[in-house]
Parts: sequence; C-alpha cells; structure tokens
Amino acid sequence: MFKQLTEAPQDPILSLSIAYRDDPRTEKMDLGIGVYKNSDGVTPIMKAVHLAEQQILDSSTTKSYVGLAGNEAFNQSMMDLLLIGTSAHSRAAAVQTPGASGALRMLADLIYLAQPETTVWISDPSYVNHKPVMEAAGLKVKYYPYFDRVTKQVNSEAMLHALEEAGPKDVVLLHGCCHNPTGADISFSDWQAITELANKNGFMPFVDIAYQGFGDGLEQDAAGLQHMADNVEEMVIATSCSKNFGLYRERTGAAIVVGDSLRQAQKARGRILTLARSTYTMPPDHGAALVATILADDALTQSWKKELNEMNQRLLTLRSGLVKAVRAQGSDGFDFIEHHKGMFSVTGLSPKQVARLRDECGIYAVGDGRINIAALQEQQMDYLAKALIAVSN
Ligand code: PLP
Ligand code: TYF
Repeated sequence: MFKQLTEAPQDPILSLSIAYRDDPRTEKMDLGIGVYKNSDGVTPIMKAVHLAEQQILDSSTTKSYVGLAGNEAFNQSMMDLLLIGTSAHSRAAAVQTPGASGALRMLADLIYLAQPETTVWISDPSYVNHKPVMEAAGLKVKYYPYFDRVTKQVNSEAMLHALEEAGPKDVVLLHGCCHNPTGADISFSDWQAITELANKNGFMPFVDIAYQGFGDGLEQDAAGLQHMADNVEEMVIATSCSKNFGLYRERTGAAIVVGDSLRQAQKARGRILTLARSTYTMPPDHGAALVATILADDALTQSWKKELNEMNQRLLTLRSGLVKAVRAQGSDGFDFIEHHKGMFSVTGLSPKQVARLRDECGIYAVGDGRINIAALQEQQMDYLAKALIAVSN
C-alpha cells in the first residue's frame, strides 16, 4: 500500500530547525521557528509553571482519564482571559484542545458540520497551517489582501474592500494580535469596521489568538477580539498557551464558541466533543492542569503576569536594538521592525536573499522573509544587522 505514496513535503518552518541543528558554523542563528529565547539563548520554563508543576507532582494521586472536554477549570480560565467583561462571556463555551492547532481543526470541523459549503477567508499571508487545516476539514479557502509589502504595515483599505464580498456562507479568519508571519496588526478601528461588516453581511468571525501578552499586554491584546465578541451574535476563537505560558510541547489550547445564547454555544460545544471523540478523543492533561493551577492562585498568577511582561519588554528591546544596529550601519531600511508586534517581522527579503542569509551568514529565516525577533541574542545584533544590509544590496 505504501508504495502508492509520494514523498511528503517538508514543513517549511520545522525543517529549518533541523537544518540549523546540523549546521557546524559557530556564528549561526536560528530565526526560524516561533519560540521565545532568553538572553542565554534558552526557551525557559516560567517560574510559575515550575512551582505549579511541583504542586501538581505533590498532590496528584491518579493518571486516570479526565474527559472529552479536558480540564473544566482551564476551560473557564481561557474564557475569562479573553472574554471577561464582555456580553459574550455569558454566552460562550470552551473545550480544551491539543494546542491552538487542535482548536483550529476542531472549529474547522464544526464549521464544516454546520455549513459544509463555507469558504474561509484568510489573510495574505497567514500562519503556514491555516490553509492546510481549513482544507483538511473540507472547507474552501480564499485570501484577503493584508500586508502592504512596501510600507510593511496592514493595507486596511484593500482588506476592508475585499471583506465587503464576504457573506453568510463565509467565515473570516483573523489573528487576535501579533500577526504571524508579518508582525503587522490591524488597528482597533479595523476591528470595529470588520465587526460592522460581519453584522451587515452575515459572515462569522474566527479569531486565532496564539500570542496574547506578546503585543501591547495581556488585556490590550484582546481588546479588538473583545469589541467583536461584544457586538456579534456568533464567533469562534482558537487560543494557545504555547507562547504566553511557555508550554509549547505540552500542547495546551482551547476552542471557544460564542453563540447568540448560552444554549447555542453549549450545543456547538457538544458537537465539538463528538468531533474530538472521533479525532484524538481526549486532550493531554498536564499543560492545562498547570495553567488552571496558576490561574487559581493569586501569587502564581502575579508571578506569571510579571514574567510574561518581562519577556514582552525584552522583545521590545530586541526590536529597537536591531533597528539601532541597522541604523549604525547607515541604513533606515528596517525601521518598520520597531512598529511590528509580537515575535515575528516579515523583512521583505526575497527567497533568494533568505537563502543568501543562510548560505553566506548561517542565519536561518523562513523562506517568506520572516524572522523571529524573540530568538535574537544581544551579542548577535551587529552581525545580523550587517547581514541584512549585505543581502539587501
Ligand atoms: N495559530 C498561530 C497564529 C500560530 O502562530 C501558532 C503557532 O504557534 C498556532 C496557531 C499553533 O499553536 P499551538 O502550539 O498552540 O498549537
Ligand atoms: O509559526 C511558527 O513558527 C509557530 C510554530 O507547522 C509552528 O507557530 C511552526 C510550524 C508548524 C507549526 C507550528
């Protein structure tokens, strides 16, 4: 049977980590995969996570199954983090999933179940897995214009103009904050305009928020999503604890459904549970148990928020440091990096220039020109600045 298979294409991001690992050069830099690294080049276990881990180790008595929806305290916490204070909070339901990746697929399956002829509109460009996951669920995918390659910011006019075309058979997928890959976020007035369009033309918003706390802060990063949730009848949200709790490998996330009533949201949740049963059945427990433990404890919550804020501040310093280093080489061509949000910036480098960065300088960026600012080391800043200028010329 397997002889009929053709070779699988490589993941464009995960494959970079392997190539980087096998590169013998000492001055090499891995700016590919989206993980945060501290000034020692380590992706740390957060202090609150460490303490919660100890508590769980001391108090747990069983490894028996939890259930299809996972940890219900965790599910409630995810809804609180994103929706507290909005009218949507009392008409929302959540399911723990294996990362936001699991949530994306479960929500796509839910949409297909409810309305198989749906088209999902995704930003051009978007997270590498958005299109494959939506298509694997049977949904059609269409792109809306998003990134202006000259200004390196969002082209709001073109985006809103395109989204005028989306109607009741459509879903519009938005990044909650810290757009992956570009780093260019929509403004609050864009959120308002898309909310109005959703209400006028009948499409459902689907928000993927994987970096809450890495832009303007935990609350501010959810402001656009909250405005939308307050004002639309229905929306779905995929959320992740990979970055803001540093739980990457624990596969911790949630699928949230907002309905026009709690009854509708719970009905949709019931359907997600059935879909989960026929996919992976139950999510892994550990990451969600850690998050639930942290968010149930004031001291651990404060410690987590403080450390998340420090990580975010470091990221801002790295952005300004890189711009400064490039400017010291006599170029203002990368000033836009300081205006981007989150871990990533699309630099505008072509695939050929990205290949030169790798071959000539040992710097690994994604083929679309994305670099992960959160993986930069202070002592490498000048080297990177010189390399960016060298391959741009
Ligand atoms: N959505 C976006 C926009 C992402 O960048 C990522 C990856 O980090 C994910 C979803 C998947 O995250 P997770 O690790 O929670 O599955
Ligand atoms: O964009 C990133 O780097 C992260 C991690 O198939 C990631 O979202 C990369 C590739 C992939 C899944 C996650």
